[in-house]
Amino acid sequence: MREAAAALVAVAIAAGDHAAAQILSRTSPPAAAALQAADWTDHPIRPGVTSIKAVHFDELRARVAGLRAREGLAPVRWTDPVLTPRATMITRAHLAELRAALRGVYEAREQLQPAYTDRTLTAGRTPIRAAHVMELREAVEILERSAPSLEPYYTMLPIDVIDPSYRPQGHSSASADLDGDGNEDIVVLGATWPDPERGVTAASYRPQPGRVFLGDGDGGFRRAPAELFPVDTLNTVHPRKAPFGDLNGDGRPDMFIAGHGWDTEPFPGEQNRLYLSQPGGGWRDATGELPQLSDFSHSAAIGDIRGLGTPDILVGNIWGANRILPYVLLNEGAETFSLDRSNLPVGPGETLNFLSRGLAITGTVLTDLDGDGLPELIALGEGHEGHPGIEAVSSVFWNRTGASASSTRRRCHRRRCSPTDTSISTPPRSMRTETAGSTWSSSGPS
Ligand SMILES: [Ca+2]
Ligand SMILES: [Ca+2]
Ligand SMILES: [Ca+2]
Ligand SMILES: [Ca+2]
Repeated sequence: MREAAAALVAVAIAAGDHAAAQILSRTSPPAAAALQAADWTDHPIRPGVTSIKAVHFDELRARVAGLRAREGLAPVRWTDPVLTPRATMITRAHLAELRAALRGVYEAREQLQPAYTDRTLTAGRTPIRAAHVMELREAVEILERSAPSLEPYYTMLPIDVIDPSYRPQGHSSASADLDGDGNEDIVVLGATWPDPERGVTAASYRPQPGRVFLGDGDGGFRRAPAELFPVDTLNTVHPRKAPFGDLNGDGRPDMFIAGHGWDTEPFPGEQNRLYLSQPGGGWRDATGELPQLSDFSHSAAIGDIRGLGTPDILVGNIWGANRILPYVLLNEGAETFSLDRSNLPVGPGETLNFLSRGLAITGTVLTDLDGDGLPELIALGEGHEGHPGIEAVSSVFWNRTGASASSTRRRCHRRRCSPTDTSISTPPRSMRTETAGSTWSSSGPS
């Protein structure tokens, strides 16, 4: 061992900032699993006071090895795998390989790499400092404290191919418990887009098929029987959002599909789709009961905008050849819906009016942010590379339906609002009750 150590490039010791380079003693390294952040021998190591011991490096090696194993990284072949007290000289190689081994873990975790004193360790020139060991300890502790590998929580199971015949050009998916057995089910929607290399062009594209799979709650899925869901009609060009909600009040989820269609000029749009639960079980294709529009629907949300107990559908359109502004499908009951814009910020210059605002609102969310039972509207802006005029600005519109609506109505009449109060709208004409009508008040940038 002495001979081997002598062949190593020994480093000089800097007076006042060093520990003895010669290893003075050795104890058995603790098991990595049993170690906690503070379980270091001689902590902290004080420059000029604490001597470097074999155990300091054994501990680092053990804990680094444990971190690497949890990330599935290869074991490190340490220089001098057995560090012999009073024999093995600490060299730059011992330090450098610990840094390199840790670098691999940081890379695997996609975490910011630690900064080290003497980033480059030069043989024969860089003295070993107490700081070098302390920094390695800190780098280990950061990894041990941060989000652990997912391995302890997840187990890799063999993957079953549910339906090998299902090969749309692309797809998106949504999930809900369709059949009410308590297990999540999956709706897969087919998608297509320009892909000339594969021969998919404006002249050749076709709507892509969708599928419905029922979950068994144990990770397994089977195709929904034909009598349950009419998948033969579940064909889509470019679906963007498929929210679920009980639109017909039977306690079972219904599905709206917002699609924007062929995704290049002239952006011809796509008919949105609707599937309603029906008495006796199963769903029917109710698309024919929607407005027949080829709109560029990039988002959709379901929420009881008016607080009437009947959820409405917000359709978030952007641009498209037919220039169809966003709208709400008011739930009129009895599985009928009416197109309405009087309760949306779509007036000239308002946020959802893509014709007059340089905003691309590609996401819309309805959720109750202030706990009054009425959903707010979150309009999510998206910037676009190559379109510097399009601002990525998002806004929250507070739902002022009901008591507070009367006060805002006085100041804000039929989409014509003062610049400081972008509340809008009178109640939709279809609404007759006192609490009817929805008014949105913007708190986002205008
Ligand atoms: Ca289910
Ligand atoms: Ca339903
Ligand atoms: Ca559409
Ligand atoms: Ca609310």
